[in-house]
Amino acid sequence: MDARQLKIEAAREALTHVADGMKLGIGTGSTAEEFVRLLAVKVGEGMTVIGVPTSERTARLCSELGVPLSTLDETPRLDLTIDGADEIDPALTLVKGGGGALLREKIVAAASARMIVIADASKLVDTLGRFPLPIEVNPFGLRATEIAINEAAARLGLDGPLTLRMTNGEPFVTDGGHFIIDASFGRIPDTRALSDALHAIPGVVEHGLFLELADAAIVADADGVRTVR
Ligand code: ABF
Repeated sequence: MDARQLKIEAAREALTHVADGMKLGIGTGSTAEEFVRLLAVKVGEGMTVIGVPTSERTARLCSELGVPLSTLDETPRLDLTIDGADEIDPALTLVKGGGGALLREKIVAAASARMIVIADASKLVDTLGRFPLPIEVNPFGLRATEIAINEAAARLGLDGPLTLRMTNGEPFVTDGGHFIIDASFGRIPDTRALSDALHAIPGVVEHGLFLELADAAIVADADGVRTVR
């Protein structure tokens, strides 16, 4: 099975957790996109769900495919969020944000009774950090924030380059109007300590460590689809 088929298989299994009348948080990324495509078929067959998208990109896709949308203001409590991830550790702590949508993804996940992650099994890791950690920062005082991040990481024994995410030669700007710094720490043994340290930095808006948000991960590989809890 190619990579896309694995994503489709994971998304298809996630769909079995969706029931009529559910209020859904809908993630961003290529795996979440496969979920939206499958969900749209069910909606076309009469399934009544309402979706809250985690990015403008996801909102456009849902609209194109006919998935009814709401906002978190109109629907502040959701039944289930389905979203992708960049890394998943054995405790179901995640690294997310490769798609630049981590802030809204985390807000939506936190407003949901349950969160199920969908991914190809290559996202499963023993220790997070091989994937550079996305950190959403306010553009004001960027250099000072970078220095503060490096100092906080050093206090935790972490080291590695910080890279301002760029697109078309300009800093990437998130839906929320912020920049993203990708921090290549290599390994993050204590995710809670790093999360707390980053949240203490005023210029840091949010980061891509999702702690205690995912209830399960549905992962697919050549041997099939399995659920990790
Ligand atoms: C989004 O999906 C991001 O947070 C995460 O980086 C990305 C994973 O993308 P893909 O499913 O394309 O691997 O939730």
